[in-house]
Amino acid sequence: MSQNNLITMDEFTIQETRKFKQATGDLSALLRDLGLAGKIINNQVRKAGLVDILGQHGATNVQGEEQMKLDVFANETLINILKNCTECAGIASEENDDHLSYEDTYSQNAKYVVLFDPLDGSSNIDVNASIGTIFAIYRRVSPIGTPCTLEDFLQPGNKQVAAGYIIYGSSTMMVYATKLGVNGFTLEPSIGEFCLSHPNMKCPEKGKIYSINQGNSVKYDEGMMSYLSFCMENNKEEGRPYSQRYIGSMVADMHRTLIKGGIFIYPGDKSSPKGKLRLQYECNPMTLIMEAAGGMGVSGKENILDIQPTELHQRTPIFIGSKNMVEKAMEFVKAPQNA
Ligand code: P6P
Repeated sequence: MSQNNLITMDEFTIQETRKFKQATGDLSALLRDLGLAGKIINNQVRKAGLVDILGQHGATNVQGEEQMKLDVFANETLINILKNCTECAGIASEENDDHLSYEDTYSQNAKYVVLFDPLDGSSNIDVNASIGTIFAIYRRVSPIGTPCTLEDFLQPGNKQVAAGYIIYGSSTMMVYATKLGVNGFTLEPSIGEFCLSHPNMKCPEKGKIYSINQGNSVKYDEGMMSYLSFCMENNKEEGRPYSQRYIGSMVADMHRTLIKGGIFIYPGDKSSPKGKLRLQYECNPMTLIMEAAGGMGVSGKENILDIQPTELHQRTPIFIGSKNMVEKAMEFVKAPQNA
């Protein structure tokens, strides 16, 4: 594409803003700043193999996981960029025990809060697999002009104003959803801009890929086991078994699912009934994106976006992807004997 055909993410978000007379441009500015954080993190990720940035940072995060130095860098980058951007009153991060309310007046007068997983899939850093940043944007419920509160970060996913991810893969992309739909932007390094590359993204209603860590299946219940058998049989729709793909990095597995169709599953099991993935900064943003693209995301009991959070770092089982594959999985998971 010649340079003069490129539409940068900033130009695109401004064009989108103009569709709403009452829009102030604050959300566009916030998305631009998240893109800036992504570019800064991208620079470090691309150097990870060269700079002595690999290896355990030593500290452990609230999940009890050893923090890779890149995790810490990504977290601090997002916190600082959002602190200086004037559209964000505060943040909550996978890497921090509690939410953080910015203390300056500009921030306290902001109307949005942001939750993020700064570097999801970080255990894949030293094997050079794709990793990513996931974010969710909410309008605060606490009064403008005051410090934001925990309630701002415990809103259900259906209250998200926007959500997205940045994937540090064979190329660096930023994908985000608003009520207008899902759009993908690829970083053009020669100009340092995210440029529109995947307009109006739609998740194929059908798919042929199931994505799950089958190593956990010894702990699955009867419904999950019957669904796995279905995936591995010559199922009627496809006339062949589904293909199994699992990268172990949610952003990478979800990006493939969004583009190619399929289903990504991290279910609950006998030892972890709520599964592993976090509701507020992994499952909710990915479900908003998937639903805006025509897919769906459920916990096995309810739509992910309808779950009322009670804790900042709570987990939920997730079945997400092509609508007809998620519905089929629910036939097994909800009532195995009727499948
Ligand atoms: P498992 C990465 O640690 C992560 O949080 C997600 O990115 C990924 O989908 C999942 O955990 C992988 O978990 O148990 O299969 O290694």
